[in-house]
Amino acid sequence: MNPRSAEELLGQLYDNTLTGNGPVVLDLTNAGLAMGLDPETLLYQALIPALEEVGARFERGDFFVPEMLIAGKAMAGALEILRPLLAETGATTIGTIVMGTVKGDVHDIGKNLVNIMFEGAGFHVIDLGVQVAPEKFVDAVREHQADIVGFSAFLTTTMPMFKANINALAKSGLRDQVIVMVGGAPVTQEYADVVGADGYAADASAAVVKAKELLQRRRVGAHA
Ligand code: B1M
Repeated sequence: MNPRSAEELLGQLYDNTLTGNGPVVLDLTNAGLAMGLDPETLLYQALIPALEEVGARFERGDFFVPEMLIAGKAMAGALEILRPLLAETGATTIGTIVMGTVKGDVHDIGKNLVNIMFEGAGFHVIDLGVQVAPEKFVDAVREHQADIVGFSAFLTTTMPMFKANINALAKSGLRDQVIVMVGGAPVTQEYADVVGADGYAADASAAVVKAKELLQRRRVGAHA
């Protein structure tokens, strides 16, 4: 601890996230902000790379689920500190988004980060959490008259739920009324096209740009 420079702090934040040392990650996140580092720097230069390395070690068999879990928890704690700073926004709402991680999938750090960025951009976000069944998405889209519904999937085995969700929307007559966005670590533009999603984004910042673009296109189309 007691980093003397921003570089040293980012290195320590990376190391302690990697090893899942939650309390130290919280201290370093606060110390980084006090040092004048912006939240994006802490996220993209320490926290996210650390979780990428956790995934790589898991793949190599050097880390197991418990290590992945404590690293994820450490990252989630830091995200709670960064949330209000990333989501600083004006009062106006530009659209309503229903978001959730698909059925069978418990990963939520990436989804939560996307939600924070959506809120920061002025969207009203209804977060359905993880393991969300198709009918729950349908009910929420109907109840909140959502402009966009976002599905996150982080496992190749849960990505097919995108199609199941889209089918459920079609069956309930809502598919044409709502923009469908998909994302998550293994998802690609090609896969999004195959399942018939309207939009895909690789990360939280790109998700905001894409959501605004799709909404704008739909609103212009509706008035043409
Ligand atoms: Co798991 N896990 N995990 N895991 N886990 C991955 C995803 C994995 C890639 C690790 C690896 O092998 N390299 C791998 C999936 C492999 C695959 O399917 N191709 C994997 C596995 C295999 C598993 C289990 C099956 C392990 C097991 O039990 N044997 C199991 C599955 C449980 C289940 O869901 N049923 C499992 C469990 C877990 C934990 C619970 C221990 C924990 C999750 C904690 C939590 O989320 N609360 C965990 C973790 C932490 C990971 C890694 C290490 C980190 C994920 C993360 O938070 N990344 C992950 C490795 C990796 O991703 N490299 C891994 C940081 C986050 C900011 O990035 O999630 O990509 P990301 O989110 C991005 C984008 O995807 C995008 O924006 C986000 C922010 O920039 N995005 C969207 C996300 N949603 C979007 C929606 C959009 C648009 C963009 O529009 C709607």
